Order: sequence, then structure tokens, then C-alpha cells
Amino acid sequence: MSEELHALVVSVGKNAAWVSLEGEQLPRLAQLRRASGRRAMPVPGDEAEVRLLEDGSVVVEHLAPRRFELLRRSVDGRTKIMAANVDLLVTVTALADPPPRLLTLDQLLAFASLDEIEALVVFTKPDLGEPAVRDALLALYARIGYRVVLVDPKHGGNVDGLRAALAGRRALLTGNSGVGKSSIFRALGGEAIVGEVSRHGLGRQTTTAARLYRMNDGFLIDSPGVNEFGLGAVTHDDLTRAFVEFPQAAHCRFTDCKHLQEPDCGVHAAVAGGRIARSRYDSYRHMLLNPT
Ligand SMILES: Nc1nc2c(ncn2[C@@H]2O[C@H](COP(=O)(O)OP(=O)(O)O)[C@@H](O)[C@H]2O)c(=O)[nH]1
Ligand SMILES: [Mg+2]
Ligand SMILES: [Zn+2]
Repeated sequence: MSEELHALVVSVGKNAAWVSLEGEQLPRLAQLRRASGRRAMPVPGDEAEVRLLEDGSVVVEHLAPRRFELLRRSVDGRTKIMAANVDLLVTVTALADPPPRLLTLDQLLAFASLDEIEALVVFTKPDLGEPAVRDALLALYARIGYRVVLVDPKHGGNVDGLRAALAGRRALLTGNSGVGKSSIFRALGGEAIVGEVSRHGLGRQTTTAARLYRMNDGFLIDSPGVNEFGLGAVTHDDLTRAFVEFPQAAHCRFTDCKHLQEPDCGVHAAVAGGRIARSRYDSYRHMLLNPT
């Protein structure tokens, strides 16, 4: 006798995956079937049918079709699936320590826009940052149209506000190392599960593999780092659309304007007139000229 159950994939190793069974707090280690050579590798966020064997071991039988795949692209056109079924990309930026790196933030927002996934802009470490910088950044991204949340996960400031913004969402934390992603994950309750995973022997993998925490109807994934998120080769057209305030603020003389040296460029005029932030233009220019 064995039982077939619904599970969420938490973290994936070479031949096994940690899965969270419906109604259970702690993830279990599950074997991946090897029978078929072209079985799909699970990724965090996958929904799976698993079989619970009499001896207590778990086998992944079947992966449900994915509603969404978060892809890492490289310039040579290769892709890697980072996570499945995510519906919210949470960009985490510290106001200090490390200093805010707006290029990373803008890259992640463009990534979300090109992948047609909603983004939430989170700033951390308000206790360490300059109030003026904080206010300017909150205003800048809110004006573009993003939902912005300020949180201090270390001291518990506005954790409830962030929890409300994530309610029912299948969210992925992204951002540079040290900005507070794992602190957010813990502040929202993810620690117990991660702790148990390491205790059961995931070992070193906990630092590199993405980790998932079930939250009400949704989930939260703590990702290893932003370096994993390449945009690949992207055209100036796509990039202009991904910087969502550009098409609204600008009308260029040439329809194929790259907003670099062209005459009568509406984007340049909007930057000069303060309708597009210089930092956003700098990010656009950097991304266009240095594809990752
Ligand atoms: N002062 C302060 N420190 C924070 C805050 N959030 C995180 N930290 C600290 O920043 C460091 C890096 O946090 P961590 O969550 O590991 O960042 P991650 O690399 O993005 O996962 C840790 O020492 C945290 O305690 C915050 O809001 N204020
Ligand atoms: Mg971390
Ligand atoms: Zn232009």
C-alpha cells in the first residue's frame, strides 16, 4: 500500500528534492524517478504528485504543468529555469550596508516586466540609511508605479506590512547579497522550516539552493543571489518597454530611437526635464550596452 499526495517542491538537489506535503510543516526528502531519460527536473515552486511509500520514503511521481517559469537567460541564448509558478518578484534593496545599487534593482524590475510578472519593491535597513535617500527612493519607485514597502526585518519594523503585501502570493525574494533577503524570510516565519531542513541533512545545499516557505495560500522563496538572474540579449525596444515610465514620458523623433546619441530624443528631454530619473536612464543605458 502506498499513498499519492500533493506536494510543493521546496529545494532541489541532484537526485532528490525537498518537498512540502500538504498539511505538513516540515519538508521531506523525496527521490526523483529515474525511469524516463527525459523527466523534467523539478524546481522550487513546482507542484508535484508524490507517493508516500510504506517505509516512509517519498517518491516524486509527476510534476504538474507550470503556470509560470522564471527563466535565467544568458547572452548566448541559453535559458535555465529558476523557479516555477511564481507570481510576484520581490526586489530587496538595502538603504545602506551595502549601499543601494539601483542598477541591480532596475535590472530586476526590467526582468520582471519582460517576464510579465508583477514586482514588489522592498527597501530594508531604514535604521542605517539616510532619511533623505530613503524618501527619495520610495518616492521615485512609487511614482513609476511600483508598490513599495519599507521594512526592517532585523528589528521587526513593518514586518506586518510586508506580510500583508505578500498575502496569498507566490513570491520570490531577489536582490544582492547582504540586503536582508534571508532576514525577511526568517522574520515572516521561514526559519523553522529551513532549520529543520539543515538538521535533516540538506547540509551545504541550504546556502546555495533556493528555499521555499509555505505561507497561507501562497509561498515565499529565498533565492541564493541576484547573479543568477540574467536578462540575456535584449533589444532596445523591449528594454524601453521594460522601463515602464519611458514610453509614457517620451516621444522621440525616430521610432527606432535607442535613446543614446540620437537627435530629438524624448527620453533625453524627459531626463533633462526631471520626468525620468537620471538613475533610471543610467541603468537603461548600462543594460543596453552591457547585456548580461
Ligand atoms: N540594521 C539592519 N540590519 C539588517 C536589516 N535587515 C537585515 N540586516 C542585517 O544584514 C545582514 C545581511 O542580511 P541577510 O538577511 O543575510 O541578507 P541576504 O544576503 O540578502 O540574505 C545580516 O547581518 C542582517 O542581520 C535591517 O533592516 N536593519
Ligand atoms: Mg541570504
Ligand atoms: Zn529616444
